Amino acid sequence: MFINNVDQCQWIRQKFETPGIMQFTNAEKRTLLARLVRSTRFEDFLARKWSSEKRFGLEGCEVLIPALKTIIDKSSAAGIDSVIMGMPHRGRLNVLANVVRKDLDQIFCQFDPKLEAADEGSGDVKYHLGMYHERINRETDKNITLSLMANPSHLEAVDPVVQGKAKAEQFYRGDTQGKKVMSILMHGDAAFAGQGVVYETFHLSELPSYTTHGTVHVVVNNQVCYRRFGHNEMDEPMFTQPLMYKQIRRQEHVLKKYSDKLIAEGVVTLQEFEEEVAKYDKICEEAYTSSKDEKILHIRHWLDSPWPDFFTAEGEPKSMSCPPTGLDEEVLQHIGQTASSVPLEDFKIHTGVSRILRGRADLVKKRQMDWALGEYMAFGSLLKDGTHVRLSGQDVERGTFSHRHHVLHDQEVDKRFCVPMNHLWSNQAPYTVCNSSLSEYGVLGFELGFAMASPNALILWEAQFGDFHNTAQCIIDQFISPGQAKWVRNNGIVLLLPHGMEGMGPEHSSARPERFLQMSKDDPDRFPEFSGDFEVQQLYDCNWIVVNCSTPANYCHVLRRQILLPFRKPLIIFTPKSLLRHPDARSSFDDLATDTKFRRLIPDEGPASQSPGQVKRVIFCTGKVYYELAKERKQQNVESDIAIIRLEQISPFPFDLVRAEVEKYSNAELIWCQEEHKNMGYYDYVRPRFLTVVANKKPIWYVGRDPAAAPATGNKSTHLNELKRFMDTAFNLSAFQGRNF
Ligand SMILES: Cc1ncc(C[n+]2csc(CCOP(=O)(O)OP(=O)(O)O)c2C)c(N)n1
Repeated sequence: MFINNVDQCQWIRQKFETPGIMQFTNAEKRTLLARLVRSTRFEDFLARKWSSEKRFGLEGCEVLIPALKTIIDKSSAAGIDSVIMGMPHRGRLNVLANVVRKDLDQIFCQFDPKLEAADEGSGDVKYHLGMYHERINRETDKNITLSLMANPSHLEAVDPVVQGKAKAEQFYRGDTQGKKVMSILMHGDAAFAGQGVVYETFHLSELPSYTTHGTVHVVVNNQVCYRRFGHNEMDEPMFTQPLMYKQIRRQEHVLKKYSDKLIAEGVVTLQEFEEEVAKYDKICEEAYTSSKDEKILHIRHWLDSPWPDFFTAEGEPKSMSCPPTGLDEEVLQHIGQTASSVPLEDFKIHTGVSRILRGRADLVKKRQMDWALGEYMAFGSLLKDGTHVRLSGQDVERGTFSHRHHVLHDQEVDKRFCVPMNHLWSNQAPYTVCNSSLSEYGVLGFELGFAMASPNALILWEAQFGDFHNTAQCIIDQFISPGQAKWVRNNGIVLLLPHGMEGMGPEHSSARPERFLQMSKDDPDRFPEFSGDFEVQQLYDCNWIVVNCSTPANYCHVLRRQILLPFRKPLIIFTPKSLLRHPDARSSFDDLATDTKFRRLIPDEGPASQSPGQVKRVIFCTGKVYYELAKERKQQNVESDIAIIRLEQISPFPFDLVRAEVEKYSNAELIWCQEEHKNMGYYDYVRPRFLTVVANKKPIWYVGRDPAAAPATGNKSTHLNELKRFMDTAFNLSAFQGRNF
């Protein structure tokens, strides 16, 4: 590695090249030996008790444990009191046992195939679970909190997550220099060299809103050390590396070598060494015996990020209801005015921005809001109530579509900025809006980690265009969708994914709703029955919430609901592009009045709803296509014949509200209309659910683009033709006559 910073080079010289720097005192040698005993005998114990179980042991790299413990001792002495760690499979159980100090019986009972799981969800294999533990550091006598983050098999994916959580802890504690909270990342040598997310994580290190002020990286390098067994204990390395493994088998264990050396030096006696070994073996045996008393497995005991004040002592939500998400007129006015002004004096903004702010002021005067103002209302009101809001992603400060402008730039003074959102109230929570590096995998992982630190924060990641989320697919598939099922951990991260077919070509059009919906776990074939609040209970049951809001007010409501809910679920929002400026896509302040709330479904409120028995067709849709449908219906003058209903929350599916609508328009045929291609979008998700609502008695016809391989055409005229064709079908009342379903 090339370092061009002289101070850093000097530091390395002093720490590593000073004569005698590698010499230990006798006390240090004894501590090192004792830690090596634990590290080695732990693996030996597991191998003896469960000889045919995978455990990804540390044999050959046992020094990892004393090395980590030394890093933690030194850090504790330097003032660190919280260490957040991420690591792969190799030696993980050993780290849990001997560094984090997870109770051994809790680890051992994980090997018992007969124990049933106490928690809902899938759970995870023992060498992926996380852990959180507050303890006294023996060397410094100071309190220290150690947490090892749960992670999937996907090597290095946890790196940015750890960094995000470390950054969040630093942020909430006001640890601006990283003197109290630090992270340690462990890597295998092959994964470290090969996985791009390592680079993406490093790349965040110097960005102000992402830096953790330094991270200790430990590479468990079995090219330098070695791996006594194969990849896992069931593998036979001689199949492929016979000569190397012959050599390895001849290697004496490091514990034997080091104990012989210390005995020869007179630092310890043979008897002392044997007593140390016997002492630890006894601890293991006793834990093994008590592990037999465990009747049930609690993943809850393996939480890496507990939120004790948010949940009850049993880890349950404190209620199963959500208050209205509306706001006082005064609050709306105040936020609206701040959003349309420059709070600093002598601050010259760009004329284009000035025009945008004037436009906002005009809207506020009319008690109206566009998308940017709706977002302002959500963020501003949460900040008022003490909730930190953090919006991260590429170009989010300005907004990819230049609609947001949360950071104003003085046109005459270099690097003079102003964030009006931080000038709302004197005692408000801080607002963080930060342009990320050009990364999705790393940055989404980081924000997910950030959202783990506290439930009282709205953490949002915005993709530049929604389809770019697929380069962060591992974070979505491995952490966001199944995180709670695997690790009983709530997370309220919000993904803002710009989506919509605007004739912009195959890229930049689709945020791939079908992928998120396919991973939603609500049952398509069963109408859920709840005794309490349907909306909240359904949200509690789901793995994530997928919405496509058609109005700024509903967007504001859903963001506020995210924080007012008594639990946390990831929220995926398909956000608009052309609707940001569409004159019809506006809301009145009345839509955010105090007693209002998020509308999971927006019924038809026009002539069709006045005489529902006369309505011949009900078109269900979601998102931007609503405006195209409404315009066409008006032009064709069929507003009494055709009802248009917007599904704003797609998943979990609002079965109760859809049923009410279907019953209301009992003589009408049902259509699902989407602008996406048939094998994409929402159709495959909504179809079986509609059929459940109508007990399979009626079809739900499809209107939209034909199936395709690419999400959109690159040709503008094809785009418009497709639109015209499906609009014609949507309003042709005989289109489905005589068809079987
Ligand atoms: C992203 C990803 N790709 C592939 C794998 C499959 N895999 C598991 S361990 C391993 C080898 C890792 O080698 P190294 O990083 O040197 O660690 P070691 O197991 O040798 O300690 C591979 C390829 C994985 N877990 N994650």
